[in-house]
This record gives sequence, structure tokens and C-alpha cells, in this order.
Amino acid sequence: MNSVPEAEDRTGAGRREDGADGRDAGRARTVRLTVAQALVRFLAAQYTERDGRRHRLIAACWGIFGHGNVAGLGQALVESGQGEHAPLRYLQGRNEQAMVHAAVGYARQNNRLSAHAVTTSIGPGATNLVTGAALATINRLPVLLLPGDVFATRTADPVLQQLEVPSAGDVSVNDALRPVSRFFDRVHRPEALIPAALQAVRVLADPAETGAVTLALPQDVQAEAYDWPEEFFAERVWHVRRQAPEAAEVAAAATAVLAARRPLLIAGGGVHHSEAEDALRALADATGIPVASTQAGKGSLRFDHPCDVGAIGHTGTAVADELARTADLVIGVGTRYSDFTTASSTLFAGPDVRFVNLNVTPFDAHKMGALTLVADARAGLEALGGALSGHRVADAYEQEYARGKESWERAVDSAYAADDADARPTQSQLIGALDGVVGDDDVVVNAAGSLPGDLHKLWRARSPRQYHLEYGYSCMGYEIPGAIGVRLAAPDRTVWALVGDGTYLMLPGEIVTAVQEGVGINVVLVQNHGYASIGGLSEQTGAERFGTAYRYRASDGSYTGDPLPVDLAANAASLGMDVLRAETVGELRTALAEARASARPTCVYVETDTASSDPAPPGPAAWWDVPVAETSSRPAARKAREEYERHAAARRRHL
Ligand SMILES: Cc1ncc(C[n+]2csc(CCOP(=O)(O)OP(=O)(O)O)c2C)c(N)n1
Ligand SMILES: [Mg+2]
Repeated sequence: MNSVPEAEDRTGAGRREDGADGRDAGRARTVRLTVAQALVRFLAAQYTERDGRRHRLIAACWGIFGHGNVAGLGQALVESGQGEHAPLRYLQGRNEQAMVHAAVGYARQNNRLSAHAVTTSIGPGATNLVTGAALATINRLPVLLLPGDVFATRTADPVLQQLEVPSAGDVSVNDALRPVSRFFDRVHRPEALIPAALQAVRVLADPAETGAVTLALPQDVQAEAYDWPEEFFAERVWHVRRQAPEAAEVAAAATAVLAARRPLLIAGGGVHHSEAEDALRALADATGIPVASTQAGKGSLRFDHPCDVGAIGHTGTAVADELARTADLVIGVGTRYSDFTTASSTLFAGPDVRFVNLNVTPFDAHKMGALTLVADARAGLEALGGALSGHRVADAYEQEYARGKESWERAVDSAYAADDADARPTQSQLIGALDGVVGDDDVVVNAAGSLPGDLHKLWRARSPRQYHLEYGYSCMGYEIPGAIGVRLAAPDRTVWALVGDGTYLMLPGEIVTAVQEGVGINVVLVQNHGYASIGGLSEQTGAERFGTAYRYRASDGSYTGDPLPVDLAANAASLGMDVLRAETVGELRTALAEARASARPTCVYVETDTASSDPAPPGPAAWWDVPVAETSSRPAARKAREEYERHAAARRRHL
């Protein structure tokens, strides 16, 4: 270390220039630090507060070092100290995208009240962030990105890994992060860090604006010293407001509910972010309005609550989708109305259907031509509950959806049923086996493949945040690092990453991080030799499963040869995990229980039966728009196109 930290200064070294000799009376006290040291010290002093509880806004900093951050932020992190009371704990990752996924898992599990930062070198380290940033922003989850950037002085241009744009001297690869960031700034001079850092944390802590926030840090500036006003490092508490609804909007929403005969509430991710589950349950208990949920909102009500009708949309339950088709009022709470939720604009078919949208973000509240209720989900649900006091839906409506719910529960039972313990499990049976071992507080993490649809339909969510699906970006590879972030946020909860073989191959490296940090996640690795989900979609859309199986190339050039001799279980073991191989339903049950009992990162490897469709999850109750070739010489595409046009005719805009 090249400077000596002051005794009371745990967050960074510094020489204080406080004008103590009287010469500078009236001048702000300053601390001399590099830009990177100042940023570490600043971040360590930021807190959020909601409902009277305080949280560290940036609880840790992930990083992979290279030129661009090694001598800047890297030096600052070591200088600040990395012992038990480190002001900003450093976490070593293996891949920049995966570090963002871990940060996102952490933030989501913390209901966005605490987040992580991610620092990278310039060039490829920085552009590896783009996918993670898009994922964070689309899911409205906070993460602070700190990519290194090319020299502000330009004295060494072009530095290693620098993009040179002949027509624009101020563009670097980091500009690729702009459209996927809710706030972006490049700190060209030391003093510019002050407004940039303050804006960055403001956006991170704002429920309506949050997402990926990027501070691009030219590497020469990171190492430059500056005399910082001491008050820049003062503890700051960012109040995460629960925006109250306007009385007029509550009154209009309540009038619409009172007039509705078939209201349906859609719970989106905002219910969880706002910790509005109790308020939602109180409203459902009082009014009898059925509640369907999106991928992000599942678990808002327990699966066995009488008003919970399960998943909505393309991957929805028969009962929820039927209610959606016939609803005269849809009350969206904290939902973005993605195409999966709306069945690509075909689901809400009631002739006079109207929408009320409770959302903290006006952008989302205005979708579907809705009556807007711009507010925090909890505050809005409580206000609406008050305005609806004494109101209840008709008995006949309650009985109707209760019957639908009951028959859906039986459908789940049959999808889970596995009488032959010696048979290879289907994916539904795998979900059933996991259902059989988890406790109320276990967390199931997933993002892409055929699992999200099956889980959305079949999973019986028992507690808020048990069902952790990243389906805003549905990014293959989120699962393992995402689960690490969840477990860092909730060390007492058992965390399961459900991972397809294709997904595993995309981003398994963070297993090493789990092993290194002693983060005891469980990985359920589902082997079905390729992209089963896209294979099914390809078949349905006339593309004949092209390019979706992991097989040797056959003599006609297609990948229809033998399966590949790949051993992913051995791969997981080689990265340091304990691995349990299960070949039958019985072995799977035993392995899952063993993994749950183990504190070590453990992988349960299982090959699923894709040939048998019995038991299968019930098929889609609603459409998803994936355009099919309008002209083709191949019968499969021609047939698929006919089907496509039939469905597409039901599209409808809600204005
Ligand atoms: C990063 C990324 N690339 C591509 C896709 C498109 N995609 C969605 S699911 C899928 C296949 C997933 O395969 P696997 O993990 O084996 O799950 P399975 O479909 O077999 O259940 C692909 C390629 C995606 N969601 N994310
Ligand atoms: Mg697969």
C-alpha cells in the first residue's frame, strides 16, 4: 500500500486537508484519494431504507481484473481492506455476464433493496456485460456496472482492445451499454464522479427507474488523485418510496371493479418487489377476485389459496386462461404485459373487457388502454381494498373458478404421478419429485428452455420468492450464477438451480465460484440431448426441429446421427461440485433429498425421458406468436402457416 489509511477511515486511504491551521477556514474539508478509491468509499456509505428498515445499497462488488480496472478499482478494493469488516466486499467471478446474473439474483431476492456492483476491464470484459445489463433492465432489477474505459487523455490511443471509430472519437465499446442501462455516464474527469455517482445510486434505489446503471471509468481517470469534499463520503440513506395513489385514480379503479361481473387480477413481479403479498391476499380474501400470476409474479399467493388460479398466458393454467378469455375487467398489478402474459394479444377476448393497471411505473400503467393507478403495489392494493370495502364477487363466479382450480390441481397431480420408481423420469415427474422434497422456503431458480413453461404451469409455490424465474430476458445461463446471488442474499434458504443441458453448456463456470465461496447451491442438471423447447417450437412452426438436437452430423448433412458422448455430470464434478447421478424416478428422489441435506454445492444429474409423453404437462391453453414462413416448398411449413394464420386472426389491440 502506498498510503496509510487514517485510523477512523475504514473505507479508503486519504490525507485530509481540513484547513486546521485556520488558513482555510470556511473551505470544505477534503480527502485526497484516487477516483477508484473515492468510488469505493462512496459506495460503502450508501444505504436504502423502506418501511423503517435499512439495507446496504451496494453490498459487494464482483470483479474480473484486466487493464482498465486492475490498477484502478482493483487497487482501491485492496486498499480499502478485504477483511471481515471490508467496506465493500470483493467477489471473484469467472465471466462478466455471469457476474451480472449473480448480482441480479441477489437484488431480486432482496426485493431490490440491496444490490451488487460489477467491475470489468476494458473491451471484451466490458462488452460481456451487455447481456447481463439487458437482463437486469428488462426485469427492472438494480445492478451497478463499472466497466473500465479507454484513456480519457487519449495519449496512448489506440490501447489494447480499443474500438476505433473513424467518424466518432468519443465512442468506445462501452457505448453498447447505453440502450440497456437506465442510467449511463462516463467519468472523463475526477470531479465528474460526484454527480455521476449520485445519479447512479439515485436511479438504482428508485422503484420506477431502476435497472442496470453504468459508470464507465476511463482507466487513467480511475488512478488519478483528487481532493474530494469530505461530505461526498457522508452516509446517505436513499428512501425507497411507496408512492401513494391519487384519490381520483383509486375511485375510478374501484368504480370499474364494482361494475365488473368477471374481474381477474394478474399478479406480476411488482407484487414481490413491493412486498405486497399480504395486501394482495387481504384484497383477494375480502373480494373473492381470482388471482392469476405471471412468471415474475408467481407465488404472490400460495398455490392453495382459494383465489389462486395459477399461471396466466401461453404457459398458463386452463382455469386462469379461461377466466382471462371471459373477463370483463383485468386488474394488472406490477405487470409489463409481455406477449407470454397476453398470449400475443389474443388472450383477453371479452367483447367489452377493460383494464385497470396498478404500477409504480407510468410506462407500464398505461399499457392496454388501462385506467391507470400509478402507485406502489402495496399502497395501491391497500387503497383499492379500502375503496371496495364490503364488495364481493358473485357466488356463482367463485364456484366456477373453484371448480376450475380443483380440476387443474388434478391435472398437476397426474403430471407429477410416477408409479414406476424404476422408470426414467419425464420432466413433469422431475418437477413432481422436487416438489416432494422442498420445504416452504426453498428457492427454485430457472430462466430458459422447456422448464420455465412446465414450472409456470405445474410448480406449487408455497412462499413469496420461492419461485425465482428470470423470464423477462429468459437468458440461458442465468440459472447457476443467479442461484449463487440468491443464496448470498438468503444463506438460510436451500437454493435449486434447474438447468437444461444446453443452458449448462452456455455458462457453467460460476460453479467454481460457488465452490470457492462455499455457496451451497444445488444444481439439477436435466439432460435431454439438446434444445428440447426450441425443438418443439421448431416443429410447431414448420422448421422441422432443424438445428435443435445435440447429435453427430449424418451423411445427409443434418444433425440426426448418434447422441454425442458428452458427460456433463463429469464436467460438473471436474469444476468441484459433488455430483449425484440419477437414472430412475426412485434414484432421483433419493438424490434430491441427499442434495438438500448437503451443505456443499451439489449437482443432481438426470436424463429425462423425452420419448414418453405420459405423463406430460397439459398443453398450452393459449397461443404464442412466432411468425411462420409465408411461402415454402415444404409441407411442414405450409401446414404450420395455415395454423398460424388461424391463431393470428384472433389478435386484438386494447387501446
Ligand atoms: C442466451 C440464450 N440464447 C438462446 C436462447 C434461445 N433458447 C431458448 S431455450 C433454448 C434451448 C435451451 O436448451 P436446454 O437448456 O437444454 O433446455 P431444453 O429446451 O432442452 O429444456 C434456446 C436456444 C436463449 N433463451 N438464451
Ligand atoms: Mg436440453
